[in-house]
Amino acid sequence: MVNDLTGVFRSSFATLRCPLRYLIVMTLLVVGMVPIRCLNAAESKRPVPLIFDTDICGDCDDVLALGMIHALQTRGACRLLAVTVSADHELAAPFVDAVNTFYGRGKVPIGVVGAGGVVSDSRYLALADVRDGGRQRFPHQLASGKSAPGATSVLRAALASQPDGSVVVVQVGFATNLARLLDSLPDEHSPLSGEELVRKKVKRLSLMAGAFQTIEGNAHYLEYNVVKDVPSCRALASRWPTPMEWSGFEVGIALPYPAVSIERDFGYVTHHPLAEAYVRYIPPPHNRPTWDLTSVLQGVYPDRGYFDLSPPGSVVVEPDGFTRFTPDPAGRHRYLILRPEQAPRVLEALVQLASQPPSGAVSPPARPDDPGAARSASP
Ligand SMILES: [Ca+2]
Repeated sequence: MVNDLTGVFRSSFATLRCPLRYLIVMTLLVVGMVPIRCLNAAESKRPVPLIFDTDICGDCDDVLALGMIHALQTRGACRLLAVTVSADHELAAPFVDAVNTFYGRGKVPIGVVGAGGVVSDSRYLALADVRDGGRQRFPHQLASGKSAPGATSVLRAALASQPDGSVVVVQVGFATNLARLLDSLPDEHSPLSGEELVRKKVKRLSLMAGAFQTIEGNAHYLEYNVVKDVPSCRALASRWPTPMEWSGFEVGIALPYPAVSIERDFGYVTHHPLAEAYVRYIPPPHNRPTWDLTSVLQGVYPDRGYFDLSPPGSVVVEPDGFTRFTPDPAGRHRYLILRPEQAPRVLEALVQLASQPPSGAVSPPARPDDPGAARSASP
């Protein structure tokens, strides 16, 4: 019977005049495509659930990168689930809390690496403790990293709370926290092991690590984020189960953040944690490379053509920390490629995002004749 009806339909359809047949075919195609297009549009509008793992402590690009994430969230492009810190410094978590609070998101969970993490000095984390007239210059609740939860627990809770295959992780420091996550055992957040949890929940890992071009004549360049914790980065490269997009040292150094932006674009408030951290790290005029910022941009906007991607392959972290890429059609790794004609557009995006004001009200700059200005000028 079915075959009979199909045959009738076929013969009737074949007798229709060509223009009408064309119209029917096109209508069926369009009707069939609409739901797919709607679905894609809905997916692209959904904010990307994002975890930011940072060694915020040494260089100031981590600070600008965190500011970018807040601007992207304000624009509806992402949602910051948690920040985990891979540098062991007591003021790192309070400083992150201060930046998050500045952007109106002081409730974002913050986890710390704790014992065994890379220890380094900081030129700007002390901003978390600065007081003007007895009040915190950058208000925040977390007084010390010692009272913050461990990164592994924060990462597991954040991942477990999200839909499968949805989370983008951006790692812009040492691999300590993510390697520990892979090794983690079932807990109150999830019955899955760390590796299973990552495989189930994470969509991509966008990371700033390694070097995939000759750097100033050195074809065996050892990049800082990798060499400070080689075992963790080796574990990450070999075991992380999702696609990984590596922004190598060469990308950020080709995109120097313009000092004029620090001098002029952050003056919408008397004290700005991003600008003050930048100035404390190295006073302008100084165009700092945008290493960590590139991984945020790629993490949230992978399909906007800001960067090209290498063919798929595998990054092997060698014992000295060198990142060796080998093409492999089945590989999970790609590295970012910046063509010269892409650079102006990428840099413009980084500057506009890093300097975008919070969505809520901020206190305006003090006038020169304002008595408060003298107080605020104190270090
Ligand atoms: Ca960093």
